[in-house]
Amino acid sequence: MCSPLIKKIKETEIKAAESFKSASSPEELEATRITFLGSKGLFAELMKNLGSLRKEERPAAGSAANAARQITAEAHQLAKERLAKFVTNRNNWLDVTLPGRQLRRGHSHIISRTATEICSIFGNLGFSIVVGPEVETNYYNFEALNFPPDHPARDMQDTLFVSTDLLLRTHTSSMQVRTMEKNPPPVWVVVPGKTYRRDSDISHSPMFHQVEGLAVDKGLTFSDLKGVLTAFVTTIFTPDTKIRLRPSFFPFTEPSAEVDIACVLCGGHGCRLCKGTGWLEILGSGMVDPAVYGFVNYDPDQVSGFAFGLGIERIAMLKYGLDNIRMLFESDLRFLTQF
Ligand code: 2U9
Repeated sequence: MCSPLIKKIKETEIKAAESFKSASSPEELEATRITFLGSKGLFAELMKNLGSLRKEERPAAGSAANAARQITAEAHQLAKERLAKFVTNRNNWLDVTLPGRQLRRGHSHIISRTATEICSIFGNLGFSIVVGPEVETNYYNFEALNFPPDHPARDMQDTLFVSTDLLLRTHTSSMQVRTMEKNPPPVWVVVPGKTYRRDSDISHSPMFHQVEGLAVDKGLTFSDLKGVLTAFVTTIFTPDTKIRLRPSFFPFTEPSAEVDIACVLCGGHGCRLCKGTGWLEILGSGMVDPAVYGFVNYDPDQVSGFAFGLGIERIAMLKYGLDNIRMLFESDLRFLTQF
């Protein structure tokens, strides 16, 4: 039967061995050494207790304590050597001889690329680029663009309102009104940017991007409109792209026309993409309604103008053969890195 002190010595030895084994930094190792082997440590305490034993018990307990302290000192030495290696590695963690990791270069999103391409085509045709707020007033988004008070687009089912008078712009045309308000004619501007409508299906998203253009100058006619749009379409698609203008209606243009291009898939014979018609609608356009000039103090007897608007997603989908608008918003690198 061993004495309670010898039992305590054995337990301390085991605890010390575990602590040295698990020490994970030089700082922790030193703290462990002080706890067990320090001048006021656990072994020093045990040694002191030897004096309180009966004389015949002392030799056995003394040699047990010496042996345990010796084993603990060895455990400390082993841990010290192990951690010395760790510190060397920690201080030399940068191995300059290893081959570098290749950095993947990013690139513009396909929407940004298409927007830049569209704006640069119009830039080369003499248009300036302006941008404006995405939260607009009723006045600039609808009223000054000649939308009648009961127009369906003004309904909350179609437009995302922020308050009674503020809304998320449904087109970038509001910025053209602001531009005319601040600048006398001539004005040649295109406005790229985000627009918002309550609309969502395979080819529509509640947030989408537009470029809308406006030219107001002396003597502009429908021929100028057709010339500019033909130049745009034959540059963004292919030089032989055929266009067709169809009568349409917008509150802010009169007359108005939808512009179609011969189907990019079947060349005009009729297929699934063009629903058998041979044509694809790509943008809306028209001569600026003189009523709009009344809001910005332009004299319709002195100037005339044309305007157009297109959805960037629509152009990108046709140009790159995409059949679902969501692919443009999902950030799937397997898709995005193809462009
Ligand atoms: C002012 C006056 C007129 C801009 C125009 C369109 C026709 C048009 C749509 C095309 C697809 C928007 O993204 S879309 O749904 N746009 O059809 N936009 S004319 O007319 C203006 C602009 C500013 C002062």
